[in-house]
Amino acid sequence: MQLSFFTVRTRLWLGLLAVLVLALACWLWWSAQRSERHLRQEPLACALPVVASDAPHPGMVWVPAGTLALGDTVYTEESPVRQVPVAGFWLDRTEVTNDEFAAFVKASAYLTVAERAVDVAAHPELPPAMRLPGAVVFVSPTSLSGQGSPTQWWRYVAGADWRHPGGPGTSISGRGAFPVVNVTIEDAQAYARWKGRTLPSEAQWEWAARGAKNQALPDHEQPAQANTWQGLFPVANSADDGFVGLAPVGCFAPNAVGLFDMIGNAWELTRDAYTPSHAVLVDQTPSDPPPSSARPAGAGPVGQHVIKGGSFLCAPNYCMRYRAGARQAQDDDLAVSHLGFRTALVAPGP
Ligand SMILES: [Ca+2]
Repeated sequence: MQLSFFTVRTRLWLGLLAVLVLALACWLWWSAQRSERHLRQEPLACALPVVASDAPHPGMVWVPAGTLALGDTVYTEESPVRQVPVAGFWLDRTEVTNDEFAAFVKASAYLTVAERAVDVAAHPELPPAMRLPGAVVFVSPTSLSGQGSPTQWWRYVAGADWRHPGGPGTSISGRGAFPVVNVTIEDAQAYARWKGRTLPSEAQWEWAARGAKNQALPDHEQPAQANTWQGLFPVANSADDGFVGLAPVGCFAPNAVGLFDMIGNAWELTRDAYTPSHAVLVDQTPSDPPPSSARPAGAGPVGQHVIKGGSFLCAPNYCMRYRAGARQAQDDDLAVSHLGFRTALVAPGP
C-alpha cells in the first residue's frame, strides 16, 4: 500500500502531538510529586525577633507618619496614583496566626462566617453544593482545559473553615504559627475589636508595606523575600522560595519598618470598602461597617472590601499582585484559603 504525502505528514504530526501530550502529562506528574515531597520538608514555624519586655504594644510595629503615593500602574484598579497623608500608627508585625485566632475563639465562643448556615436569600443563584457552610479552597490542578477559568483551581468545599483549611480531613494541628485563613471581613473585625484594635485602612496598609517610604518608582519585580509562586501557575510550583503553600509567619526578612510577610503568603483584609479605582478614596476610619448578620435577608448583593499584598499563589504569569500598590476585591461573606489579616492600632508612638 502506498501512502500519500498528506497521509504521511498527518501521521507524523499526530505522532508528534502524542509525544508532546505525553511529555506534558509526565511533567505535570513530576511537578506534583516534587510539590508533595517539598511540603513534607517545610518548617512548621520560623523564629521571630524577641519582643522587649517593656514594649508598649507587644507584637506590633510603629509605622511613622508620612505621605503615601497610593496605588500603582500595573492593573486598572490600582490607578490613579494619589498622594495620601497617613498618620503614625501601630500594626501587627505578622499576620494573625491560628494560635492567636484560636485564643479569641476560645475566649468569645465566636463562630466564623464559614461555619454558619449560608444566607440563601442573599444568594438565590447558588447551586445546592454551595449552600452548605464552607470556604473556597485552592486545589492545584493536574491538567488544564477550557479558557483558563479559575474554577479549575478554586473549589467551594463544604466543611472548609479556619480549623479545616482544606476541608474535612484537614486540620491546623501543628500549624499554630501559620496565618489564620478562611476568614471574612466580619471575622477579622470581630477579632480586632476583641483586641481593642481595628483593621488597617488600605492607605495605612500600603504605607506600611512600602516601609513608610514614598517610592516614586515602585518595584514591579517578583520579590525575593516573600512567599509567592515560582513556576507556571497553576500547574507547576517549583517553590524556590521554600514553600509550596502557606508559610508560617516570619520566615522571610522583614521590611524597613520591621513588618513580616506584608507581600505574599496570605492576602490581608483592610477595613476599606472596595471601589474599582482610586478615583474616589474611601476612608472608613471612624467605624467599621455593621456585621453582615445585621443586614436584612435578601438585601441585595453582598459588599466587598479591599484586600492587599497578594499571596503564595501570585506568579509572574498570573495575578502579579505581589506589590504594595496592588489590590483586589473580596466578597464580604466568602471565606477563602489564601486570605488572612493583621490588626492596627492608633495610639501614641514610642
Ligand atoms: Ca511559595
